[in-house]
Amino acid sequence: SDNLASFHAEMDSCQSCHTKPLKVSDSETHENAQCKSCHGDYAELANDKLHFDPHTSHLGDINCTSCHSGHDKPQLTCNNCHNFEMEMPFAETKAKKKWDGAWDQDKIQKAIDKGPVETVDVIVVGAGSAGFNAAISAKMAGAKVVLFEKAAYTGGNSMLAAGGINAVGTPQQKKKGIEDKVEWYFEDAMKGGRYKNDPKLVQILAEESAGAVKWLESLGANMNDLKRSGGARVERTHRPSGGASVGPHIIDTLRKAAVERDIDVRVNSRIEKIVLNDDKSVAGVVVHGRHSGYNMVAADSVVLATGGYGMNKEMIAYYRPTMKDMTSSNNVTATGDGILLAKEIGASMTDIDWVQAHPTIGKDSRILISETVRGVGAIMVNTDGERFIDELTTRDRASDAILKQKDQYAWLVFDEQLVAKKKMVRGYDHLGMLSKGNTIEELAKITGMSKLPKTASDYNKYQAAGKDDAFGRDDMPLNLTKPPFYAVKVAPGIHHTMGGVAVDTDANVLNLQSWKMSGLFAAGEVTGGLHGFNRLGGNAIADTVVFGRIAGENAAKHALEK
Ligand code: FAD
Ligand code: MEZ
Repeated sequence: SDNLASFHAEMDSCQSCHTKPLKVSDSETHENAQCKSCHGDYAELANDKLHFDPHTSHLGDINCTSCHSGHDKPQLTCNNCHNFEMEMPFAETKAKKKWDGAWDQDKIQKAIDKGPVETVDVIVVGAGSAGFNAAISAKMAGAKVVLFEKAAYTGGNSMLAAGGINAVGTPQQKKKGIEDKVEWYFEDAMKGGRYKNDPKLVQILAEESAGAVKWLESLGANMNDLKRSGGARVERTHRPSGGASVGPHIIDTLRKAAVERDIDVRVNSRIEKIVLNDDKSVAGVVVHGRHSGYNMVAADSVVLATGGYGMNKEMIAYYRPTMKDMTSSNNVTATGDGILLAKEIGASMTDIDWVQAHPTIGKDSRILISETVRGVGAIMVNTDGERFIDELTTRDRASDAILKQKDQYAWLVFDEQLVAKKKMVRGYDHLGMLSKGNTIEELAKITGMSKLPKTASDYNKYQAAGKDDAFGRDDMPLNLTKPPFYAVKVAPGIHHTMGGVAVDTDANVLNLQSWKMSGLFAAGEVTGGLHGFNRLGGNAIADTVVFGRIAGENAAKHALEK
């Protein structure tokens, strides 16, 4: 036997993995249940001999077949971003032709000609935070919903979110005595976006943000930790207690909420066409299933929640040529499909060429070093060890400043106090990204930053006095006094695509005349307009929850009233 499937078939039969008659469901639900029934669940499979347990990661409870593909060469999904060396059974198996290659227009047309094989009220495209929030809201409004996800696992970029979700007027802020106002949230987002944002969308985001956190909590999330993000005047970025990353936690919460509400989530199912009726209202979609081929599914409402295009090299090269060679913090799923699908049927685009560089992606990697690290207290220095900007400025300014330094990279420097506060930093250590010294002088020697000791000593004085004489940083929660001391190399990389499908405040997609496209809704990073020229940290997850819910509710209403 030369692959996992034939090995199992030899032991038993094809039916040991597949249902009888042989019919592979798109989500491989049956097949994965079969894996676990023989091998045990992920916790049981954890192997202490391994450097890390691949079964407990921020990917959550993904399908076994995401890595151990039966008929195909096995591959670690994690290695889309990391470089783990791990032996996989049947590593010598040949890779088959990728199922998710170019969209086949003939097959799409045949599926449309054949007519729908299934009818629902609302189709949601993309199972990140916006998609899950839309699907759950539509289902709660009484609609029959199906949520299609092209990847073998749900979560998209949302699953990678690190820092948190912004909200104003929450009990968490009140408990900490933080004064905040909807007007301040609005003004910070507009200022951060260089006043290019659509103010109507920003107003809704600000007004509904506390409701978004409350809604996530009602679904089981913990949002009890608070910190400040760049460009925000107060602490309004909410995250799980203990400083764990926000994305995996939210996505896990939403996955469970979808299961509890019996929502039909299908992975390995890529939408390749939005089909319109003669009157241009939505008729449904064509889905390309990994195993079931091309089929049309009918619905009166479609919600696009396909995320951004931060991993689509061609689109970056076309819309933002100056960033084409940059690394990206994004999941491989961020390929801009929704923009192509919507454009093809006449949707209008807003700010489509505005792409955000995040200043602190681990140098020569795709791993984001969260803004939280600066928010909680780290300083940022150049290769000589000198500070060069207020660490809490907006991302566009911080990225530009780094690119003006020698060698176009910087270091974040912090001490044990920060590590004790932020669980995620242990993850960077685990990935071998941190340099460590028992004294600041030792760290300076290891990293070659000769001026670091003086910089640290000056910063400690500013911190004690509560006034940053060098760069006017107005929030300095920690000094640099508790060994060991740490440094991580960072450089700017593609992080967020601000532009996308044009929408109104009800999440209706707009056409080139700015009219609503009947039955077509969109939410999350696939849309444009909300963040203007530069998104503030914590506002994207807020966007996905606030506008995901609006899109889901309005999609259900549209379909049920038709
Ligand atoms: P996604 O979460 O990307 O989901 C889109 C889904 O659609 C994907 O699963 C994709 O596979 C699927 N899809 C795409 N095309 C198709 C198709 N044709 N058919 C079917 N499915 C399709 N923002 C914050 O506010 N706070 C943070 O702390 C934060 N940290 C971040 C950290 C990282 C490393 C990254 C990359 C981003 C971070 N962001 C953060 C930004 C934020 O995570 C994203 O903007 C947001 O999660 C996008 O959510 P979404 O639901 O719109 O898209
Ligand atoms: O909003 C974001 O993208 C964010 C907070 C990222 C991060 O650095 O953690």
